[in-house]
Amino acid sequence: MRVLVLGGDGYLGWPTALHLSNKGHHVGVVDNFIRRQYDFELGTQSLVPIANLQKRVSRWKQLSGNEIDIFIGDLQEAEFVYSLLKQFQPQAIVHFGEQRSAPYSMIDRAHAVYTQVNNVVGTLNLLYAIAELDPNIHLVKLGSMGEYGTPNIDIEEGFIEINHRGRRDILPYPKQPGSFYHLSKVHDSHNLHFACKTWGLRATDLNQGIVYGQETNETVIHPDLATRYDYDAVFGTVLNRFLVQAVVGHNLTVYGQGSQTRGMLDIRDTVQCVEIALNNPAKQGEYRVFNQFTESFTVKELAELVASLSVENPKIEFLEDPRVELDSHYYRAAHTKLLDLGLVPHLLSDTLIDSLFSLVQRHKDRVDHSVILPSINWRNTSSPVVSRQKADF
Ligand code: NAD
Ligand code: USQ
Repeated sequence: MRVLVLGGDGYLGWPTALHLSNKGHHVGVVDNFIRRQYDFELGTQSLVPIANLQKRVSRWKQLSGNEIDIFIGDLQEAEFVYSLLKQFQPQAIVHFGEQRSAPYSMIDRAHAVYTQVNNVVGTLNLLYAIAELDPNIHLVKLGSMGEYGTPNIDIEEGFIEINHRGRRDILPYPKQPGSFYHLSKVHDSHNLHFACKTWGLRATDLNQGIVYGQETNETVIHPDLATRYDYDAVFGTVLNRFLVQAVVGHNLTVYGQGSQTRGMLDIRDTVQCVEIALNNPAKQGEYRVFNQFTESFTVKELAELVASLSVENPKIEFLEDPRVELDSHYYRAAHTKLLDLGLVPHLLSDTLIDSLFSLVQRHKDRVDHSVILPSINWRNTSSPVVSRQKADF
């Protein structure tokens, strides 16, 4: 298959591009390198050193014999998106190319506006380009479990059957996201659904949970193939952060009482799920949603697990929650569709947590303690991080 991976220089896009290339697909990677720019803005960097995209691709060609095409450009530019599709003529597009940090979107007005414009406009440009140039293209779009929020009922996969005053319908599941970033994913979902209905496009919305880990079968082949690993308070995700905190002897930063429950998955399952979605495409005109996570944990459970397995014996510190989110809540979310299509999960209980610790150990000299504590508060409309280096959007 000819597959474009948008956001293919990022944490998940790069390993996915490698995985699909390894499976014999002709892959094109698209990115505008804005993720590397956020590092400069925030004064942080990936725990694991990462090669530039050109070096990654040439190393992959040298080791595998497979070519990956590079397209550098911004999805917000419609002309770029149209010429990309005309030139590469993809049969499928995997769309990772968005601003993906909830705290980043909550820094201030400029960052919220940037996040929503970048994500919604990029996806809208893509939908128009697909509709006009080749409606057969299967779009696999990364959404988020956080689109649903934490309702007091079971979460379904995208749609819920409702009986109301004697009538029945199957409707999009209600969304109660918890940040302007998560809201951008909700807006995308609505746009995708509408485009499939209106123009007969076909799309799979992967409502992914929180990813942990950094190594896949392909990224471990050579250091130049490594993907990024974020541990800072803005882009680092919870388990990856706790692992780093434990290794450097920092207290584990649980927000609130840590009873927030979230769906999680191993990075090796991200690449597997995308492959499964591509191999089993949505039908023409179909908009479908898969909940892409394998297990759920409370934040406190994750901290206790890391603390219990760490030789450094870190303390768990309960910080005042910088976010506005329910701490204690019901959480049960369906996630059977990918399993039905053959997903074989890597469960955290079966993972050699040692391998995650040893990964962090190897790079612990690169840890900057000053970026660990949260600096962005949902209640403030202008968080202090911007005074460090004001972004010019
Ligand atoms: P990332 O920031 O590491 O990668 C995103 C990539 O997209 C970056 O390389 C960035 O430069 C690129 N990009 C952003 N805007 C672009 C634009 N306008 N034009 C071209 N390129 C652009 O993020 P990630 O962790 O790899 O996440 C990828 C996707 O998966 C995101 O859509 C995110 O919302 C979703 N997701 C991530 C997680 C997670 O835990 N990391 C969980 C659920 C969903
Ligand atoms: N948390 C802590 N301590 C920390 C960091 C986080 O207690 O040091 C808590 C947060 O308050 C939150 C939970 O852990 O309740 C998850 O936070 P996170 O930063 O790991 O994840 P989140 O902000 O939800 O975002 C991440 C990705 C995003 C993706 C989302 C999937 O950055 O791209 O969409 O996970 S989901 O959570 O299912 O929406």
